[in-house]
Amino acid sequence: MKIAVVGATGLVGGEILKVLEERNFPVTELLPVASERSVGKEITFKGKQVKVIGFEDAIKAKPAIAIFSAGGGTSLALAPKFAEAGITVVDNSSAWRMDPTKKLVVPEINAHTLTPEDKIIANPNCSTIQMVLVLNPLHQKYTIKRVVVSTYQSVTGTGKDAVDQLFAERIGDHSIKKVYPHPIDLNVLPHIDSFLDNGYTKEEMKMTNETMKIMGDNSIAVTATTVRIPTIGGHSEAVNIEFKNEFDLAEVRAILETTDGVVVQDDPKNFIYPMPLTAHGKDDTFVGRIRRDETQPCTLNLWIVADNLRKGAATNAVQIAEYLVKHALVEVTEKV
Ligand code: 2RA
Repeated sequence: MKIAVVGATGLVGGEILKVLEERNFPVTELLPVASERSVGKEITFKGKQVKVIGFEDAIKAKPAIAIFSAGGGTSLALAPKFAEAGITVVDNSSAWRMDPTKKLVVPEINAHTLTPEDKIIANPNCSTIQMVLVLNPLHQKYTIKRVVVSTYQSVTGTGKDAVDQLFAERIGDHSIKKVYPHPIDLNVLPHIDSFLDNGYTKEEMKMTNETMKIMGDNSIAVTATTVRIPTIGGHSEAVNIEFKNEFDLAEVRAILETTDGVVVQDDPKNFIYPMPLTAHGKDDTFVGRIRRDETQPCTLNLWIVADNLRKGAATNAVQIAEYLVKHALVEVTEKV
């Protein structure tokens, strides 16, 4: 099947190409799409060089699915044009996530709500995806009242320029373009995305609002502090969860051990717990430090880590595309 990757030359775009290849997605023709200045450049897919094309040519070629990772502005302007042409868009930006007419999908949780009429499907924010994957099975069993989360997020979430800033600072090169208002190497910034009037950042409010939408329950209260740290392997989260009902710690472990996409790494005596260094390049979400909050009843502490470019972005988007194909929810113009 013809697949377009819009924003193919970016950090997430490159990861989408890798994930499509690794998961053996049934691609008959890959259309790497980017803005004018990248048109004509070549990317490598399945060992072959493929030329980057522009948006108009991509729409004319009518792929069944276009996975977008080109920023909110591009997505707002172009996703509807792709959709009007009958192309299903899986969009990685924040543009459509809270639009009540669009689904916000983590396949393990709510892909079953998708229909052929869903022509623009939103991929959630990276820090939200890894958290809800762990919260959802626990909510079903014990009912979550409130979540307090602090994140430790990789610079890869900002993009290639941020990775360059980190490594340039590490070797003392201060000539490079700065994407953060402060140094990031040897530092920690309690600031991800822009600040809002309520004192929170957009990233923090994404965690609050997207969690309720994905899990389909507006009673789940999430308060977040999102923080950028000088790492590249993935996002980490310290999560405190208060349930309505009492839980059994062994049962919590058993539930998480049998949750699709979740891997329990919890053997502190042997120094086994999730870390960005070990989550890097993996599709799973890792959970450890599973313990009772001893200061109040029905409350659990967890540590969650995932590669934000994989499950937090590319892998989740490709899994949505896989679901669409498996359930024949897209328009295919050629034989697969
Ligand atoms: C970040 N959540 O890490 C963003 C990327 N989508 O900055």
